[in-house]
Amino acid sequence: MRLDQVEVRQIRLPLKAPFETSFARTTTKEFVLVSVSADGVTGHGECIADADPFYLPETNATVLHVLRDFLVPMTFALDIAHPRQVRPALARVRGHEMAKAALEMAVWELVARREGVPLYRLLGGRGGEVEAGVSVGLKADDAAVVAHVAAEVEAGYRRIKVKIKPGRDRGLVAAIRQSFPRVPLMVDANSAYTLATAERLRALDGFSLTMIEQPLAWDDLVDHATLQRHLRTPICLDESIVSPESARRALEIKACRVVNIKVGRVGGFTGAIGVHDVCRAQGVPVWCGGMLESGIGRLANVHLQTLPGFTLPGDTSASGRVYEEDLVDPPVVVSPEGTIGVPEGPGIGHEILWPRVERATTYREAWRRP
Ligand code: OSB
Ligand code: MG
Repeated sequence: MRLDQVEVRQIRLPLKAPFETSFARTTTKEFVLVSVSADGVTGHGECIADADPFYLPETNATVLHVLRDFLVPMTFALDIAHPRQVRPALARVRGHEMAKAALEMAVWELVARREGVPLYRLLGGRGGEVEAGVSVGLKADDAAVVAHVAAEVEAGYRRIKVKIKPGRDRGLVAAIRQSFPRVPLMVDANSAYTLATAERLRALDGFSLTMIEQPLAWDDLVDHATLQRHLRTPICLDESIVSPESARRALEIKACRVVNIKVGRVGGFTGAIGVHDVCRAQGVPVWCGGMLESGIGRLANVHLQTLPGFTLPGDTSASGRVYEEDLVDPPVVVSPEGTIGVPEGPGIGHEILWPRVERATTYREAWRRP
């Protein structure tokens, strides 16, 4: 199979409410949607890059540049028998995992549609349902976070994650534990601490957290290994894991005991399966992260987390928590029991609402195979 056309769109979707982390406060989601076509069938991949480089170095602008000038021409040159061939074909480009992932995910989705099977089947997963967890952002004060946590527990989520930063950590967790002594709870620092300030995190050891996510620098493994030796709570890495190789290194030096997999952070589904396999072989649990995706990326995450190593609830929540109007029909919903049904239709399995995509598109560009 040769690709005939690749189209990119920049999409702008207002969030229902601002989402605040230790590194940014987001009010609008701006992302690149990649669509690839072959023989009249089209597949789609949602990019996780943001307008700014505050989570990881890529931005929507670098994604468009690297796709246009490198990744798309390299992919047009391929005769694709299976989507797993795309990752090695793009390996000459160093980094730019988010750009690679959006293109590679679109190829997987295209092939699933061509074969008339749900994405999970092609990925090696299973049908049924997945367990939903939720990520709660920083708010004006601890009481506001506790109120949000209460609403999410009430909605049935199987695990709650809250964002922390220095000064908004111990008191916040204590307040949540006072109301919810037993709810599966974890925290995410998004690299807001250093070894020097990590003493504050030892104060969290008494709260039975399931894990502390990415406390130290986005590109670090060694300091995380040092910190893990002094913490009882498992460390989970997010930003620092960008490939199966970095996962192997992290486990080798015991930098973490859990791994968050985001397809867009590890260069695509093949990279995600690789990280999953490295962790599974060592008995290290993984879960699927999120980047406030629209339904398109959200459903891709649902399919991925049907692989057997995803033994913990992830950050895939209902689209209606984040967006007034999703780009897919039906939207992603969470049952009162805290589960999401895995779609059985071809590809991501829900219909894309093109008039809505059209209205949210701020820029588009397309290339045809030369
Ligand atoms: O670190 O997991 C993160 C959102 C944006 C950037 C980074 C992260 C997040 C989330 C949100 O935690 C997860 C979601 O609801 O999609
Ligand atoms: Mg995170």
